[in-house]
Amino acid sequence: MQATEKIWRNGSFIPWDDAQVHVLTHALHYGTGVFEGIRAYATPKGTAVFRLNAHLERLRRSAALYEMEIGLSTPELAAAIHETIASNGVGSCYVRPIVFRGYGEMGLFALNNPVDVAIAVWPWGAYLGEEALEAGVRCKVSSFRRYGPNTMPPAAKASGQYINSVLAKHEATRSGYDEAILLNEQGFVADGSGENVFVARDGVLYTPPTSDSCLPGITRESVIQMAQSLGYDVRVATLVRSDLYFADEAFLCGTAAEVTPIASVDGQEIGGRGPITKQIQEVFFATVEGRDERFAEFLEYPVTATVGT
Ligand code: PPE
Repeated sequence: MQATEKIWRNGSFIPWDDAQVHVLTHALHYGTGVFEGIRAYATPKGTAVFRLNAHLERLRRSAALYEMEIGLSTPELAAAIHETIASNGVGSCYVRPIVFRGYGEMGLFALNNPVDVAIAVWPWGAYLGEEALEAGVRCKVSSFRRYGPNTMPPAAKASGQYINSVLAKHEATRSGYDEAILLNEQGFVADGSGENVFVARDGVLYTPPTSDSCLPGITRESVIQMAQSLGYDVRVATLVRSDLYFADEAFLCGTAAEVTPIASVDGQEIGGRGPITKQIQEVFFATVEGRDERFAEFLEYPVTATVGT
């Protein structure tokens, strides 16, 4: 990864290299952290953060589930994020806020451990490679299942749950694929290792419901709105693996992955970026780069203090 200068930690900026934790940090042993993945984009009006408030709301929900007090209001967190971006002099970047149980006690009862809050930003290019944005990625349906809502609620974005994605991602890459798609415990499509899934069939777009164990992705929700504005019928519906194989087009979407076409699933060719995916990509990138006003409210700029009225 590309280091930047400063990391915001518990209210102040510290040098990147000093942002360390004790090896007995609770979150390191038990996964008791919650985090967000957010992107900021350089636009003609300055750096904007894509759907910052939606991400912070999800962070707040995730933290509440694991009973972690963030100690900052959402506007304060938003200001800290804008400040971290500005003070590192990065334009387009990835933003990673993390709230985690720190060093103090061992054992599963975490409530006496301190809660650490940190925000890091760094440049992160196309998650699945620049060429994948056109050629698409080769996906494998993982032999590992996505945990169900009564195992670890997929609606929260907790650090510990990502070991499930790591297993799936390693299996997929070891087998010669680019990305894993996980089925839930019932065998229905959930999501990618770090992305939501969409398929297009006969001009209609489908994406699994959150009750099928996908993360309620903010990109997913944005893409639904974008596709609808393009006139597409978008249905949130349970999908089985053959819906992936028989898709006219399919794509992955997420903060890191943005909108990445799927070229094949389990070696069954879908065919890379199709016309619908291309149209959605165009609206998505035009929006985040500030070239399309239709979804201007998705771009959140720092609140500048105004003096007087
Ligand atoms: N599903 C999973 C499992 C997931 O991790 C992500 C985000 C999504 C769907 C899409 O959600 P959203 O970003 O709100 O549209 N994955 C984050 C972490 C990736 C990583 O490698 O770290 C991300 O994209 O930032």
